[in-house]
Amino acid sequence: MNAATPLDLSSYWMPFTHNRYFKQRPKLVASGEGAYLTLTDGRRVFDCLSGLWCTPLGHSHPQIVEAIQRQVATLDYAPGFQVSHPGAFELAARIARWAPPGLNRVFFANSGSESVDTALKIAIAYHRIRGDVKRTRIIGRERGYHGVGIGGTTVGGIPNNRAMFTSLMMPNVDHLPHTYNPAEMRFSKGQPAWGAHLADELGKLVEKHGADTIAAVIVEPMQGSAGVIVPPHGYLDRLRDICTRNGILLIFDEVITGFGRVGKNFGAQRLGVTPDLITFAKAVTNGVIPFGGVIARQDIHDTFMTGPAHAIELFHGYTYSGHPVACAAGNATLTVMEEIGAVARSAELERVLEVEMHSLRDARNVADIRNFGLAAAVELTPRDGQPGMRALEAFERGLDQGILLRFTGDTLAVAPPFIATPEEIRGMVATLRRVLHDIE
Ligand code: PXG
Repeated sequence: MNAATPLDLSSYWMPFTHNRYFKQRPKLVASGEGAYLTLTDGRRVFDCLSGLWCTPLGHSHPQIVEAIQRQVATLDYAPGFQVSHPGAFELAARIARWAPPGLNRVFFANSGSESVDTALKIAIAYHRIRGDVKRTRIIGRERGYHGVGIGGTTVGGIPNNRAMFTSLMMPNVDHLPHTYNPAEMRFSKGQPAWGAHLADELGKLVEKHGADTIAAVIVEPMQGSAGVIVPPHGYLDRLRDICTRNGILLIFDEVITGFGRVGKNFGAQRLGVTPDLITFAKAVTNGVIPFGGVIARQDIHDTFMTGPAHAIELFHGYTYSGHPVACAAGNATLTVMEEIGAVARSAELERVLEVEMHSLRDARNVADIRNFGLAAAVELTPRDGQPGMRALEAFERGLDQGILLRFTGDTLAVAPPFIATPEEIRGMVATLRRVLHDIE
């Protein structure tokens, strides 16, 4: 782009964006390095949400860049059906080592949404192969976000994401209540004490429909998109217990919580609750190449491995499942994470983020602050008659003052890169404080 030929913004229909507002006030990123992005207008901003939760090692990491360049020059693509390449097996074995014990079979997709659809299909097919053909019901949760496929939209629980598409929704899906109750948990640090009993709603659904009709429950260990809604102490343990007693598979959607965001490899390890299937995406390649997948308990995988050895066991997969360049990005990302102790670093920074974010409690218009892992949200009281406006203004002012915030509704979310320093996190929150001070 140069001044003589202004960029035509009309053709690109942007995802999850106020297109008309954006095109009046475009924000275009020109480059990224480490924890910072530089906009085409020259503003340099701290990347408060690590991209969209996906770049914990920061931008343009030299080891990842080098690995991708080498891979694309050696093998840019290999068919993924009936043929493969070494990098895919290396990455799957590595992910299995990162995962909780027992979950060691890994299917590859290219995004969180595809990973969720894959997990739902595996769950349904697993029961069917075992002769449990009535188990067709799937339980999601209010405020859950599981991507935008038809499967993920159906099990998801964010009303706006579903409203236009009700006729497309899958049958046989129910939702658990969400766990957010400001009266009981406002300004909780980490996991709220209140709310474990909400898991008993699953027991009620089991009674209502019969245990032998429910295939799986899918939840995010921590709800990310809905604004960092943190699981109450004991809640996920209870869900696990009810699933185990009733033969229901428990799926953790760890697209956000996986690979260190919550201070352990996965939310499962942080929370001490082991699901049967884990979906992942985002941070596994440091966001550099789209990627994702499902980690399955070995016996779930083995259930499929029957029939003649030359027959396909699971009729599912993508042209780009196990793409060589994505696998190179994944292998390099995990190497760097292991070398720099990225997960331990995330856990250390969590303590800084918690103290800093909760220091905003008395800032203007703050209704709640929540945090878990290296993630936090500030919920603002909506301005009368203009819901969402305060957060939008905070976003705009933040860009002027050097921070790129993420907002939905009146909630601001931050999830800084693991490579950030404690000083940078303090600086981010200090800027946020100034931003909030300026908003009516
Ligand atoms: N599951 C979870 C738990 C997610 O958070 C997806 C699935 C879908 O992933 P893909 O790769 O298909 O987008 C997600 C994605 C935000 C934000 O600001 C969150 C997501 C995506 C974009 C923005 O919170 N989560």
